[in-house]
Amino acid sequence: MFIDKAKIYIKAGDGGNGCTSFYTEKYVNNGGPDGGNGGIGGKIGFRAVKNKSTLADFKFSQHFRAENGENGKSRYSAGKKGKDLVIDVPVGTVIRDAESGKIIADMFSDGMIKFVAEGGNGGKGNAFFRNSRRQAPHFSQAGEKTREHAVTLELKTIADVGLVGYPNVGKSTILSVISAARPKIASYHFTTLSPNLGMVSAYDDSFVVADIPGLIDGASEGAGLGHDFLRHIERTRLLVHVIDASGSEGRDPVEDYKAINRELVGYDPALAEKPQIVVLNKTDMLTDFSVVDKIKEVSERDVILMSAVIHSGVEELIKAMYHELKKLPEVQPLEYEPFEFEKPDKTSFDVVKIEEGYYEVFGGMIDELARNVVLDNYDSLKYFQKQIKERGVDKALRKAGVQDGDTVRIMDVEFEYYE
Ligand SMILES: Nc1nc2c(ncn2[C@@H]2O[C@H](COP(=O)(O)OP(=O)(O)OP(=O)(O)O)[C@@H](O)[C@H]2O)c(=O)[nH]1
Ligand SMILES: [Mg+2]
Repeated sequence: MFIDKAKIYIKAGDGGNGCTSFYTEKYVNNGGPDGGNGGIGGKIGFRAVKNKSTLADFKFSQHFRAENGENGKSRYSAGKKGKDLVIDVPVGTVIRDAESGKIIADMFSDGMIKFVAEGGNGGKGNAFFRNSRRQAPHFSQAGEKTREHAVTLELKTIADVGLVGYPNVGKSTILSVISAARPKIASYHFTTLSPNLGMVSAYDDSFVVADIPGLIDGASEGAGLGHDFLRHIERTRLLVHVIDASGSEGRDPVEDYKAINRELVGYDPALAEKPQIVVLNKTDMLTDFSVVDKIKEVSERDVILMSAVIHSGVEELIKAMYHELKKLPEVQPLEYEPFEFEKPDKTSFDVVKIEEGYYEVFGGMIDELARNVVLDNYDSLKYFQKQIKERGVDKALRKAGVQDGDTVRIMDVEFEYYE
């Protein structure tokens, strides 16, 4: 199945929890704190691979999680780092943040790896919190939790040349005679249902040609089924516009030429601005050659006469593509402001007056503090109170109008406030 868009959910690994433990051994009493730190969570990222050509895999699996860091253990033993997770996507996949639509990465070249979310930090074990005044900390820090993010994947094929035209004009046949590609060819509309790529060799060089489904169903005059596939030629440097010169389906070749160009402008004016080589195919069935001049008149572009079935004009087309490409800049990755997921904000907090005499404090700093504190532990509580003072929560409460005896809620605990 050809699928070129997907939405998936990714989550880097949580950090492992720090460990609370005390050294014990036969005949040794009151050993010191020996709880180790938790391991850092695994990162999550993407790798561009050329042996994948669709996003079909993501229809069946949409949730990806890197491994969590291991919890710390006794005897100062640190938890293992969580394994990174690298998700393979076809070359040309554009990854966006689903919320903002901003581009996170353009997986432009084979083998490229881009990590997009960092794992959570491991929590410190109780051994870390030991100091001269606190010999036996009965607490450790929880690992940092990471958020899940939704991202969209969109495949924008990377090719040098794109073949465009009505269905059945011979685009796939042309690809089959200029390259080793063997696309399906048949005398009905929309034989090609997804892009085919072929490598063309010319002189000292080679380039990639993409064949996409026909753009407009002439039979039904319905909306272009192939319209959706134009994204696969957005990045090409050159278009080859294929026309059935013989008018074998009763259409006028000049009208065909104009209609396809209108379709290109409608999708993206930049696409219509790309250099074009016009190919008049099926000339083996041509009786009235006046069509050649008519096309030359309206297009003012290079026009090549061709018959893909009897292999005439093949060399000429390859040469024309080669020379045109020589003049054009290489395919470039998209330009974008790199988007990064927000790191958890660990310093800010807010004081909110809920009602008279009742205040609440919350924010990134409080969440971070919560990792450090077990509120029913005396040691831990003392640490918490000290932090609240040092980090200015006290001051902020005063400023917000808190009076002695008012209630302040921080996390799940309510305190009576006294200076
Ligand atoms: N007489 C003649 N027939 C041709 C020529 N090129 C292709 N055909 C025939 O035209 C029909 C359509 O060819 P395809 O290559 O499948 O056309 P397409 O443009 O890829 O069509 P879609 O994939 O449906 O958009 C087939 O029956 C081909 O054999 C040609 O130069 N002369
Ligand atoms: Mg085709």
